[in-house]
Amino acid sequence: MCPSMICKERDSDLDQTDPPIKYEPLGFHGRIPAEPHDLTERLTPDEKTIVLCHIGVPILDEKSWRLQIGGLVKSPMSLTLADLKSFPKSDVTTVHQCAGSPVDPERPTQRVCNVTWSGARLRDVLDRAGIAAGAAFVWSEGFDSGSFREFECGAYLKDIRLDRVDSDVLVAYEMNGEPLSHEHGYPARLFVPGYYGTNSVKWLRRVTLSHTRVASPFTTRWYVDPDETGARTIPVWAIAPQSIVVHPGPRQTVARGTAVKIWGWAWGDDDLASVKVRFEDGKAWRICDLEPRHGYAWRRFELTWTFDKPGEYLIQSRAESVSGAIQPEHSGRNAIYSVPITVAP
Ligand SMILES: Nc1nc2c(c(=O)[nH]1)N[C@H]1C(S)=C(S)[C@@H](COP(=O)(O)O)O[C@H]1N2
Ligand SMILES: [Mo]
Repeated sequence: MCPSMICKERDSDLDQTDPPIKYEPLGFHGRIPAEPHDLTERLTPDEKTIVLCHIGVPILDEKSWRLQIGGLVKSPMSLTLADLKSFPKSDVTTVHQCAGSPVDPERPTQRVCNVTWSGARLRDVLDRAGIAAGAAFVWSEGFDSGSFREFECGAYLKDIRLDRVDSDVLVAYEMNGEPLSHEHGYPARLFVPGYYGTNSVKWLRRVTLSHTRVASPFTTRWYVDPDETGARTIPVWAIAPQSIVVHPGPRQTVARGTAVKIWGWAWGDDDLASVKVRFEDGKAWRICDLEPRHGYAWRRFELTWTFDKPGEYLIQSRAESVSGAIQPEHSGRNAIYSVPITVAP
């Protein structure tokens, strides 16, 4: 049975006399180094990527690092980094977006980048262990454990549905062709394309298959949204449709009567039906050219426009998914982003 197996693994873990984990820094650590107008590259260079660590940045040693695979599997495994690297290596270029502050989930943020992750497919790893009957959820636990906002939360622990584990879900050990930095989850992390960053557990310690969801502060207290009725909650998994205008940038001046190429990035878990832009409150949305979809990488949209009248304008973009989900005007983590510009007389 799964609960006893999980306990057994935890007991055997406790038997090991692991040295205490060193954190640098200890405590919440984040970086949002880029504003939308800085995100000019298709592939975001490391110094412009987002970083978010609730508990701290554990400094792990690859020699002693092990990834435990357990729960509803036929043969539990303990993998070294070399074991992980012996699986076929897969590269996945995808948008990587933070859902925003867990304590202020309605506030829209543009904490986003687009990077290439490389590693083993989680599917291959699970197949090697053998998925046992009844497995429906994948729990993933980080090596980081402690407190967040003065709340003792134990290990960073998340879950996704097992049926989301397609060939693009990775246990990644590289970002943009380089070994992961400590901040990004060295030596290995989960990456779930199309899902908000919170689900992609860094400093991966254990993957457990279970027939149920996991109860952890990061799955019950934070990173849950009210459903339509408000009576229940739904996990913050799939990325809602979103778009950002990259050019022109905020407070730029453009010349009247001259064609301006307005462009930006759009993405979401669900495929996008369209991206539109508008320039003044209450005026029509205009459809943009949108690149074809490539997995979960962000897609460039653009529209060339000539402003005839001088004045102050607000450029806004709005993505809509094929299922009809649309970016909200105001509250919501994917609310429309606005760029104020001036058209010179
Ligand atoms: N173990 C662990 N994994 C984690 C986190 C964390 O605090 N601990 N933060 C999550 C959140 S909220 C985000 S947005 C992403 C950020 O990944 P990055 O720092 O590599 O950009 O990691 C996720 N995985
Ligand atoms: Mo996040």
